[in-house]
Amino acid sequence: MHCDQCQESVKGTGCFVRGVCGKDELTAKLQDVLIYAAEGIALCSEGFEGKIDRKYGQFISECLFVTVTNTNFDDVAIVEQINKALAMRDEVRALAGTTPEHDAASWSGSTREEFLAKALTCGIDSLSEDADLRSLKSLILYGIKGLAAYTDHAAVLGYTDDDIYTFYVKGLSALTKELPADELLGLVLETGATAVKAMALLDKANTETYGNPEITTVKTGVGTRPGILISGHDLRDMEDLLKQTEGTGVDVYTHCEMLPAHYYPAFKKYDHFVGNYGNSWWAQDREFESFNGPILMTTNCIVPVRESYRNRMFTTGMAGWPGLKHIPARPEGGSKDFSEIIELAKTCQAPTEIENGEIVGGFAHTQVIALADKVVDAVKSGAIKRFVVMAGCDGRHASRQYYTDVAEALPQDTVILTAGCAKYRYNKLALGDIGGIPRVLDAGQCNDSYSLAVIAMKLQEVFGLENINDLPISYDIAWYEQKAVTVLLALLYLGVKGIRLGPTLPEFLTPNIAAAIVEKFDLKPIGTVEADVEAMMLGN
Ligand code: FS2
Ligand code: SF4
Repeated sequence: MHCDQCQESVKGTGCFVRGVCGKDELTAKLQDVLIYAAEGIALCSEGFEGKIDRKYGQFISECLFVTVTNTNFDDVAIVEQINKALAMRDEVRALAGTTPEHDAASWSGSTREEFLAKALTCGIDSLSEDADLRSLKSLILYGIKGLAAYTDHAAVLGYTDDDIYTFYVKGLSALTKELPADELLGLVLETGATAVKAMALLDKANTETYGNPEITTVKTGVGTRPGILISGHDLRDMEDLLKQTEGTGVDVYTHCEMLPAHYYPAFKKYDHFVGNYGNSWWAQDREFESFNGPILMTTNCIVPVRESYRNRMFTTGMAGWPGLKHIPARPEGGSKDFSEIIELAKTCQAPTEIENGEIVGGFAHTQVIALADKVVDAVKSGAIKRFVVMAGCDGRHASRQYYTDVAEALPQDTVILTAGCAKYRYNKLALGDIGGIPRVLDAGQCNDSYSLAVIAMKLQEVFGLENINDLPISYDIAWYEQKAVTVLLALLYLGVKGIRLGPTLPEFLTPNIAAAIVEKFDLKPIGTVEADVEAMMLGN
């Protein structure tokens, strides 16, 4: 195996023996083959000038999502997905009536052993013999993986954008070709453009289905009834679970990236939707233990499952862990069946309390724009000197303490704009407010970083500025997995310059490619807390 797609890959080289995330060699290889099979569908779709049927586009989203860090570790499910992908590729090839010359368009296999043999020639090392070209292709692949996850969430709610699927054909086919660096660099930017489309699509899907997020206070304590803990990013699963648990005597709690579900009007009507339990993904093993009741993982991030809660943890959607019960897809027009989880919950103890406080959030673009007058006045009066976007991911490493320290060190006249699980580094600190505007404005999940871009563009319009970089906004982004790569490429595409990225720059960027991106976008690695806070306050 060779995997280098996340920030926690083994320093300098990537994971070769076993992932720091818990992914073993066989799973990593099968995921490589799944990507290769998706590339085959894309290649065969070139025969239709890239106009891929939605059915295939949606299926490619799912294949890519399965391979996003911490999503699916279940070899049986991945083998099944590869077989489906090969069948779809053959279907598309037959419809096109031609067979592209590349092996991805024609190889065959059906067993786990055949796929593992195939993996020897189709991992990331096969993208190119040239390290810089391989680096650019990796950036495209990881960006597409992240946007595929967002596109999949939107599709679950019935929202699609054919341009995104068309880009899958172009972007994934490109990975099988020898292309010059400038062409690949162009595709990196196109990945950013498509990332914006995917995040805008998901924003529309979420808000048209569940309403616009509103300022909300979420409790972090527990009640006395048994509960179900739901984690991941899938709001449709949230909806099904809330409906099915109503009146059952079972409460529902969010974990990690599901916290923002509390901000949506459609979910506020449920009295048994009690609060948020715990912190970001990497602390889940301890927190799942003390939760006492069933846990439903709707997407990433799953960490290696402990015996103590294995028999009460469930996956659904693209998520998977070997041996855990997987709740099947909903039938056309219907709902998922969570009855087994609910029945199990009734037999469990109430969660053990691990804290008892509040988190305030719900500052997606409509809510912030509704407060625009107040915000603009505060900027004009000097009450707010600067906004610092600290969106992105959280992770295990102690170096992420940097983000807590920055939040604490920022002057009282700054406001932090956040989204994603990065927020858990500072969303429970008592940072106060500025004239009633909280100093941490949480827009939602990592995909809601789109909201932060919309807010920036709105402020640019209100202040009549030519350039988005003239706003009093600094960017201090934390990344971990491929959705954060997507968010970063989206921000770069929107013209945002001077972003700080940490805790480290991606290892899959070679020194040459990193230098090119740093120069073009003024991207910079994080430094010390003191130096970065000082520089940001000076607009650097
Ligand atoms: Fe956090 Fe994990 Fe949201 Fe990422 S829960 S790092 O996959 O998607 O952000
Ligand atoms: Fe390593 Fe990250 Fe890949 Fe897991 S996802 S194998 S930790 S690089």
